[in-house]
Amino acid sequence: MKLIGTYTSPFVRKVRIVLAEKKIDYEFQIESPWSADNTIAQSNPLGQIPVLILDDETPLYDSRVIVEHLDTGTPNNKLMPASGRERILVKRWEALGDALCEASVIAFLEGKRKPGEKSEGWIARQRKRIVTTLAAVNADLGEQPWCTGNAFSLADIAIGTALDHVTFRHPNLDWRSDNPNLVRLHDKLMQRQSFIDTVPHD
Ligand SMILES: N[C@@H](CCC(=O)N[C@@H](CS)C(=O)NCC(=O)O)C(=O)O
Repeated sequence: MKLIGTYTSPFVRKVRIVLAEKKIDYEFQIESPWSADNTIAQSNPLGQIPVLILDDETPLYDSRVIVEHLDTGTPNNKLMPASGRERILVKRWEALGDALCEASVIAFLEGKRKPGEKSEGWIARQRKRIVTTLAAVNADLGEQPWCTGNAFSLADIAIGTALDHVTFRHPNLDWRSDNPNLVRLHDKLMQRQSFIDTVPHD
């Protein structure tokens, strides 16, 4: 099994954490969608990462499809409930985490554009989405040990990945001061080897 991605993409990191939690071996092929000579479109027509190449050469994307495949295809360390409302609620947390990552990536990329080309309003819109969504997630989490209750799940991986991407790309966005429940969750996640080994870096 081969994963195509980078050390910076939060969507790739979510997949890497799932692979680590489930103790699945894989080859990590570093390829950036922003490098001129990348070959990602040969396996994903969208030209986006992550792409997981299965042993029979079938490419899987996007990250939600990949993690669902990994979790349903293996019996150990289940990260999603098997069915029903509980499964949907984990996927809803994942959708929030992914949307936070999208806003964080968009605001970062927009911020890199030349003065005069970048839209401060567009950046502010993404940052506002991050702040309001994190406040809602903090309230939903409450005193619970994990996002969906007592068990660690894909929901925690998705939210933890988003928190670290915001910290990595927007160090001046102080999400910690107003969100003590998220701080507690994040501190716990950062004790897991899967999170420690995948901290984003350029
Ligand atoms: N919904 C996709 C999002 C993937 C995504 O946006 N990946 C970014 C890297 S963080 C990318 O490949 N961007 C290149 C592009 O959009 O051209 C997923 O969950 O996998």
